[in-house]
Amino acid sequence: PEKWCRGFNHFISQCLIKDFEKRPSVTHLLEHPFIKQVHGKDMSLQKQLAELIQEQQQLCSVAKTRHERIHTRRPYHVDRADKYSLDDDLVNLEVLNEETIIHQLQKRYADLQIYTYVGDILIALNPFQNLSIYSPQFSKLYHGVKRSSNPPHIFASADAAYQSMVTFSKDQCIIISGESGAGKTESAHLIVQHLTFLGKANNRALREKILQVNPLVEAFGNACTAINDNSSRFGKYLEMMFTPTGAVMGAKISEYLLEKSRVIKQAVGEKNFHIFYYIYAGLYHQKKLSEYRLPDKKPPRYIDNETGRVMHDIVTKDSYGRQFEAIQHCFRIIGFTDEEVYSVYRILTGILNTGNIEFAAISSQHQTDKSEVPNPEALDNAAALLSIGSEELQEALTSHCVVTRGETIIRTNTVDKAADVRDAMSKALYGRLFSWIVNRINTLLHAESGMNVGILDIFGFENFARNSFEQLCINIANEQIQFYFNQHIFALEQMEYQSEGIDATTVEYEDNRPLLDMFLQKPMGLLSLLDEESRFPQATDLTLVDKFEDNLRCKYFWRPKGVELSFGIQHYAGKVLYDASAFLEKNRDTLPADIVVVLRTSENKLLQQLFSSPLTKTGMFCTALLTLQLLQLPYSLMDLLSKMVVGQPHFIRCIKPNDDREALMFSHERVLLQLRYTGILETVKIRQKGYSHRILFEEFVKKYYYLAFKAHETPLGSRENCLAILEKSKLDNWILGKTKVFLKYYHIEQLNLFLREVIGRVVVMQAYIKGWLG
Ligand code: AOV
Ligand code: MG
Repeated sequence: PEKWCRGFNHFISQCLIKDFEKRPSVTHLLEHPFIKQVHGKDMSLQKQLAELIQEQQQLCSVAKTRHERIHTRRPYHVDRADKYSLDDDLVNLEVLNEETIIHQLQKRYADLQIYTYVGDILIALNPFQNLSIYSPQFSKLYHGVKRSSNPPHIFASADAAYQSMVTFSKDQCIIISGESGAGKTESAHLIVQHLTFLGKANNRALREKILQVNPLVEAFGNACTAINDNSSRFGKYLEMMFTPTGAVMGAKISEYLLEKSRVIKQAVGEKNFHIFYYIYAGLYHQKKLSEYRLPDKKPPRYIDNETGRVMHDIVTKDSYGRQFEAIQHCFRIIGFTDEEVYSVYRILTGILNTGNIEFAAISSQHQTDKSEVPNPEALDNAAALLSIGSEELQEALTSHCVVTRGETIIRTNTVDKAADVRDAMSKALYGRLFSWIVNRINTLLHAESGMNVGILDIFGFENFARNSFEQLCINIANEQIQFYFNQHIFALEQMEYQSEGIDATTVEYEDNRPLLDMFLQKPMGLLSLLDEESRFPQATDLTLVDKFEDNLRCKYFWRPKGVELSFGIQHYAGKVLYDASAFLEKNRDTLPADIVVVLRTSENKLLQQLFSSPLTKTGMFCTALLTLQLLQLPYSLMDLLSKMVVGQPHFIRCIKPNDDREALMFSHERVLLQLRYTGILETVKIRQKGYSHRILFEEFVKKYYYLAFKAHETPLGSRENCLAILEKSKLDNWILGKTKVFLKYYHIEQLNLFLREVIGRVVVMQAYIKGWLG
């Protein structure tokens, strides 16, 4: 019977599961030679079998419906290679308005078609479930083919950037935007995955290294927030370097504005950076907590936001522990030495122990502002892990030096002040450790020069119940990216039509420039005011908000009545109410010299190095804005125009279909809001009418002369020669301006494809002739 059962089950699954469409009836099945042979004439067995089959059929029908819902309706099939349809690009919509766009996206989302084009821009809806459309087969499918050969896909966008880089020998950047939880970081991973596939170097080790970069920096820079369990708490620009022929050579990351305050405190329901849980759980399971002087009954205060919960998760689930192993693996693959990794762990656990240091007031009649460490265990532990003297650390925490008129005096710290110094130390340690890891990765993956594709993935727009300084920084950065998008898609394009004497209809769009002016103008912008107020020792968060109110007189700023420390900003993506508590302190971000002095005495070489760089730092925003400019996200229009040499940017706009992180749920209202504030309707309009590629005559002829001239010829970069090439290519709808050829995004694809064919033919001919000549 056992054997029979196995055979039966196998048979059933063969008939029923494999063959969904033509499910055989029960009587039909009973006639099957296999069944007949097994059952003979035993009626009761036959009856049992019939019942079983019926049950199986029912189960299968349920399974089929589920399966269909999740898989089969998806049009992506590697072997069937579904063709592109007009629906794939919103530019093809005949009636164009918000309703038709949203209807289209909704219909596609229900079919799990999460990607849709708007010309050369990709819209990505978060599927909130794993789709099997990212395997190597898919990478192959999307390799070097016309966009219209396959349904829209993030690989196609990565491919377009890569092909542009190789064809025009120009750096490219991919800019991913969208609110928190919309899928930017996931998209960035997929792009790296596809680019590593495309840039196939013989060097397998290098590819492996590049693939570990994102997981490693995200363990240190991402955390669980109320919106996203893996939320990026820093901005990241990852450049992948390639040789002129397109083989991957190396990578480089720039980090931007890590949310350090998370190390010491997290909002209700949120967590610290992932790495702290990974290391605590990893050490717990490896029974190594005592080696790093960590308690095993109760996790350190910095990671014990929801009391009890963390310990429960760590003890019962092993996933954090496994993540720790994964991180160790990342470090190793990328090339960190064991000594370096050990130092990193000592610093991380040193931070956790630092968080446990507590202070008490020393009560004597005269000195109420003096504090001490009543229970030295945590202090000793922290000092031991950081390889510094415990007494020196205590001194630096509970007192500070003041230099007046060439004389240095020591003043004591109150309990609150000592706790602030402790937390400032933890933040500084973590922030500098993070930067060091990033720099070290850059050194290990360094490539001499070459071309690159950069991928920008920052923290998305946030609007929580309580929004603080960090949210303001994050939202301003998003404001800048929106401005950059607008400049590229609307302003610059329309200006170029004018200067080239081309008559193109203008498209109105929502310009967030006035808002950026309010933030960034000098000396009266919000950030300048903040930096100025931070320099006054007597200033308080309240005087800061008063200052804002007095100076920022525009419709984007308001101050609600009755709540002293709050102010509101009308961002491009919606209204946000900010709570200004601790704004000044967070912006000052000072670390007392006393702490630096102690940390510099550390016997841990890495730690010493972290604090040997210059200390002066004037307000967070100076650095923040500088970095943004380095990222080619300049602010002023003139700046922007002069820095336009970055090459063609590629935009990916991530959209969050619902706030419940549910698969297949499409909230009309939420999507509409995102479509509005990202200006999708206007983008579709301008992509319908506009020309996304504008190439100088000379460049165009140099690139494509093969299509109309002989290989040995060197035609001039003239208007006539451009015309000859375009006519030979039988394309229509292009325009010739005064100095440039204006092309639609699909022309470029077509031209590149022709070019590859022609070059391919030449190569074959040459080979043939060579063979013929012997
Ligand atoms: P974000 O980067 O845009 O938010 P993520 O990329 O972290 O958002 O995406 C949030 C979650 O959505 C992920 O953890 C996945 O569970 C899911 N998700 C997103 N894209 C996909 C996809 N293509 N396939 C499957 N699941 C996906 V923030 O960093 O918070 O702004 O600061
Ligand atoms: Mg992210």
